[in-house]
Amino acid sequence: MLEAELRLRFVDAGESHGRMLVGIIEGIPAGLNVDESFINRDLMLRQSGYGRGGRQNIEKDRVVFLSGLRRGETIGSPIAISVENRDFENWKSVMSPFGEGGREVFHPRPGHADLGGYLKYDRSDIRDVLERSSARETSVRTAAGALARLVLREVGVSVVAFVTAIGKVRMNELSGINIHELEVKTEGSPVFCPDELATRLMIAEIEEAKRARDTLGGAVRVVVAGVVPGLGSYSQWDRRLDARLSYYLMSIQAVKAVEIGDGISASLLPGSAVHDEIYYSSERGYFRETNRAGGIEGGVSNGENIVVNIYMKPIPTLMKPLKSVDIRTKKQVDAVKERSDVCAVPSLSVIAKNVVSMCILDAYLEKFGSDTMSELRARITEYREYIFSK
Ligand code: EPS
Repeated sequence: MLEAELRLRFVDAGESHGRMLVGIIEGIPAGLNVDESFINRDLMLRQSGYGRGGRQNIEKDRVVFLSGLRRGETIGSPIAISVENRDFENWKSVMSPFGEGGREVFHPRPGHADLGGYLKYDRSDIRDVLERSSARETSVRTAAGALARLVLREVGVSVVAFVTAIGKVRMNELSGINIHELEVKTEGSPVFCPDELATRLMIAEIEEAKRARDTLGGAVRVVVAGVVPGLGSYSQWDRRLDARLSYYLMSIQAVKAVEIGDGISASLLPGSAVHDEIYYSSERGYFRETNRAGGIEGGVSNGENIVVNIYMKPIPTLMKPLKSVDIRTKKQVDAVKERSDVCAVPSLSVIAKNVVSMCILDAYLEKFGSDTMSELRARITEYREYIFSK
């Protein structure tokens, strides 16, 4: 947990082939009408990106609310949710808490938590590690984040995410497109990329990797529109909004880099070509013509769209395995081949959208309080009036 006081807390539990995943979300204001279909839609999208493996034919993820709601409304209590693992039926004796075990793994995969977890927790079977380090966990995190996104939607904040690269295929930047059009184009693409030509090339790239029994990484962009200026703070290192976003996003399995705005290309340019000049008009208040900063300056939101680029490494489970060592004999072997996905970058876009929503909602609750939706709405309206009059 960060040192800064967080207003939204989330923890989860569950193994990939265990009975279910469960999550507890604390800090969602009372008085939110919860639309289950909004959450289930994200769960369906997370499962459906092109490049996923056989497991997704078994699962049909749906959120179940266990506590914290009455009459479909939040009541200020912690919210407990679950997502069932249908595959548990096939793994009962292996994965039940008091089952027999079996289906052991002894050949750790390079790039996975396998070896580190085996050493750290003094296990004799790597299955004890991979079941929890699996990205299956992102299912319940996506559900929790959808709840955060529902609160944000109520206060006029939209969050969208799309795939910008898979392997070596990168999309062309789209200009003059609003956030709604972006969402429609993204969801119309099997790889969740709003660029049609890039979509075709990305699918071909995934097919080629599959033929080569290899895997692919890529990149995703998350855009948050409608945020107030003044979220986060420069006053202490762990209160900076960009630092907090990075923390949330780097916690997603296989994410290896986070870039705010044009962070990488900005490092190559002089300051005069990077910083967003400041303008003022009586209709718009303070505004910028460019947004290279990605909506955050000095660790504080500046009211422009928050833009974050996230980079994912290729999945470590390869059908053409890399070299490894048998943990019993210490002999050179091939790493374990488990059923897996070829590319999970489209899924990452759905997960990242909701993980960013949790972080942004936390910053809203920190600034405006978290007891009730009506207080939250009223305080944001009052703050917007203040900002405009400043
Ligand atoms: C994963 C391996 C695959 C993925 C899984 C993550 O599952 P399995 O081991 O059952 O073949 O499909 O992702 C999910 C199940 C999911 O819902 O995201 C891994 O090793 O991390």
